[in-house]
Amino acid sequence: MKVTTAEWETGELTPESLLAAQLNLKIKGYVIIEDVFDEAQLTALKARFNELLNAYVEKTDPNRGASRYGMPLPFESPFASTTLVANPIILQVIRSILGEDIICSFFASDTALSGSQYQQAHSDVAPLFPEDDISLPPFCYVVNIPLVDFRPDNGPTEIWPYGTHLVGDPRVVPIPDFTRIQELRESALGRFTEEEMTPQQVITPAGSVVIRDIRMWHRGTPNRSQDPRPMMAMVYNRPWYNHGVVEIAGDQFEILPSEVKQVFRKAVLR
Ligand SMILES: O=C(O)CCC(=O)C(=O)O
Repeated sequence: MKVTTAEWETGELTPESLLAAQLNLKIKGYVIIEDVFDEAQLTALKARFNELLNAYVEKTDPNRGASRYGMPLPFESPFASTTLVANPIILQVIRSILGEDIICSFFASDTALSGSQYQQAHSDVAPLFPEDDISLPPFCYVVNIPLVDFRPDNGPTEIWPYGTHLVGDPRVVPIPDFTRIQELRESALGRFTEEEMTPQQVITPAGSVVIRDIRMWHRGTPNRSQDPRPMMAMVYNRPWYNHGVVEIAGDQFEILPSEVKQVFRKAVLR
């Protein structure tokens, strides 16, 4: 969806746009907001990201499948800008569903390097109440920020929208295990997701933001280009749920604007 200049200026979607975002999230499981970051901000993000990625790849084995890295990001410039971590429009959308009090509990990235292969379809979390086959209201959203254009050839994320986020039966929710990708792709559930359901590629330009229900099934796809396909990943949730821990330097936390402090108040200060 596109945000109007007036909405960016006021930092608030109109009731009609907000409803459109909510319908996308609740029914499809995701929404894409276009043109959130401009070229100058993207250039700064990409430059620092590439430095960190090169150093990380040098000393770390792929951890999300072959040629694929989940890399934590430091909570510092240029990543920790207010427009990025507490963007008024993104938070308005998320808060309108999860409630005013939300926490960011994950600050990291996913990169498919040249030569990466398919992951298995997976939800990022197991059902909250595995004793029951119960479909719960949303409690947690992932915010993905593509740092390059996502194209069919460079390993765009693939998603299974329209309902996989609402499946509560733990026997049929695929949980990731990136050490057994092929085995899980060949399991009954793996074959079902790939042969009987149609995934959708997330084709979207750098500078857009993908908000997705953390439960929606998705996977990384092969990067057949020569260049890395990096994406930032943040998680916002209701305050009683924690997806992880964000670490922030104590002196850095002190100078954050109050609206950022509020969302990161459960961060571990070091
Ligand atoms: O990088 C992607 O497109 C998706 C990666 C992913 O889902 C994961 O590693 O859990």
